[in-house]
Amino acid sequence: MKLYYSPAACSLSPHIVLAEAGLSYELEKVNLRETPHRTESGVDFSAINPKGYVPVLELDNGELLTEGVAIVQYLADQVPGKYLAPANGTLARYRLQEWLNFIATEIHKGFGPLWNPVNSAEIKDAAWARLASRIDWLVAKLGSKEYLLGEFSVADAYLFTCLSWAKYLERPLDGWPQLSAYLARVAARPAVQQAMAEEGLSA
Ligand SMILES: N[C@@H](CCC(=O)N[C@@H](CS)C(=O)NCC(=O)O)C(=O)O
Repeated sequence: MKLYYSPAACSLSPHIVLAEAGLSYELEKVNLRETPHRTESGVDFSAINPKGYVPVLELDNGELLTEGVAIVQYLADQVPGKYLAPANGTLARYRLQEWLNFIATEIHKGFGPLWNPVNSAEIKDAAWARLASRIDWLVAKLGSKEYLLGEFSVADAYLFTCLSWAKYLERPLDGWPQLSAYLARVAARPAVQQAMAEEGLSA
């Protein structure tokens, strides 16, 4: 399998899951700063994903799978013995999907206005206030658990990836000590270290 990724982007989530799953994979970097986006081998990325964004997973049969929440569940289902996602059809699986959708729509996309250079400080502060209210909720829900579902799952790979962006945006998370401890716990996992190193990132 091949993952099209951009360093520290949301594609870090399936990258972590590939490493956690112990699957063999190749990586191809996409330059999102260049328009049109190109891959490191010089291919116009819109030919691979006309939606123009990472992540894209190329399967061994050549099929392309997009959308992070679909990719991480596909990967988890390749290695059921690793318990990266609860079994399909169980309520626990819907709980995972409840988390994945929350992370995608409330956290991942909640960061959008903070990245946009045309937005004023007021717009960015308002976006951060909204995100902070979502973070308050998730921290309460995490409670004293080590991971969102109790045991590590693909939802932790995704949440870790998105919340890592706070440091690049100089929005400290230290007002939520429980969250900082959770992020440190995820960061310490060998597969997370591996994926970050492969993207040239430091913790
Ligand atoms: N709906 C997509 C969104 C993916 C997405 O937002 N990717 C960003 C990086 S985190 C991207 O590649 N942006 C580049 C662009 O839109 O041109 C998913 O959840 O996989």
